[in-house]
Amino acid sequence: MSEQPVQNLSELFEQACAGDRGALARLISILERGGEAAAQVERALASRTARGYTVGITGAPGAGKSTLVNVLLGEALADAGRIALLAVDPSSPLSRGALLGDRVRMHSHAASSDVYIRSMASRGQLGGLAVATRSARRLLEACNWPLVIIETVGVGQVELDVASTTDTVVVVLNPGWGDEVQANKAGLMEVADIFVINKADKAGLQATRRDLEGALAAIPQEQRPTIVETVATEGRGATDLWAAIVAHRKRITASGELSMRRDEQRRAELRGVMEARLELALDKLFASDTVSEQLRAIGQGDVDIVSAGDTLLVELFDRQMPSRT
Ligand SMILES: Nc1nc2c(ncn2[C@@H]2O[C@H](COP(=O)(O)OP(=O)(O)OP(=O)(O)O)[C@@H](O)[C@H]2O)c(=O)[nH]1
Ligand SMILES: [Mg+2]
Repeated sequence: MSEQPVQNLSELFEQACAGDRGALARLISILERGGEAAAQVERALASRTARGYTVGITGAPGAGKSTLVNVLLGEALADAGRIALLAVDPSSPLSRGALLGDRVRMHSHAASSDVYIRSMASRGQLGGLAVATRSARRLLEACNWPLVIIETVGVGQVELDVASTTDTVVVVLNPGWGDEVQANKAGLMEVADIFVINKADKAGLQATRRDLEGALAAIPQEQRPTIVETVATEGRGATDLWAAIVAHRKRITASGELSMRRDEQRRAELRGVMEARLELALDKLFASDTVSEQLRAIGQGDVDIVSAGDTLLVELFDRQMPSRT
């Protein structure tokens, strides 16, 4: 590829890990842009990775995730020491960056040197949660941020991505559930380690709790997600939520489930990286004459579409896959 390598990468790392937010922000931007520079950062990260712990907070738009994270930071800081927050909106094109920026500024902890907050727009990459988010998490852990919280708007597939990226998954619901949530109930049951019913000051709390308990009844007691009620705007329930996160972490660490999850995370991440590269290679191939020729042949009835696909796949792997060197 034609991009320039990152100059003084190790210096940038040293600065980022020594607490220089500008350097950290630059590295994350490099990861967001992808390509050769991001690959260079990844190579440097490989030997540095020291694992921290990652908590995912997901839920429908407006469920109160950001408000909740804000009060959670207040609870968790004393235990964790330092907390990094990645606010990801998988549905947002870059143009919503300004909005995300506003959300970040809304955090009352944004000025603390023990808190790092970064919003990331995923640019519609494959698999909702951007490849870059996973890389950013690795970078933060390598720079000794012991707790990374990833806030993401959860719709459909995104929950599964959150599960394959984080160690404890918190799903935020509201009294009354939404139709959107109801439709995706099975998916939520599968990934949630902790359910939060936020906006517990609103009508319908008890019905939602009963509904949720009913849906969870089939799960063996010791694995059943905890349900926490919160009123994020008043800070109510934040202590309980942090306690539930700590308890979940303890349980999966002791049982060995955590290391299994991390194996799964690596597997999902590797696949994500490969899918992203394949997608790029396909884009390149589809912009080429080779595809136009095959399309013409299909149109004229000279070749069937499946055989044309096979021919193009051979072409893709033999010649089109971008080599990094
Ligand atoms: N009544 C009530 N309102 C709340 C509560 N928590 C959050 N809100 C309000 O709900 C609205 C959305 O809150 P956010 O924290 O921005 O929700 P979010 O899930 O981060 O939203 P997106 O990031 O846009 O998906 C805001 O107006 C909050 O003040 C709560 O416990 N009770
Ligand atoms: Mg939010």
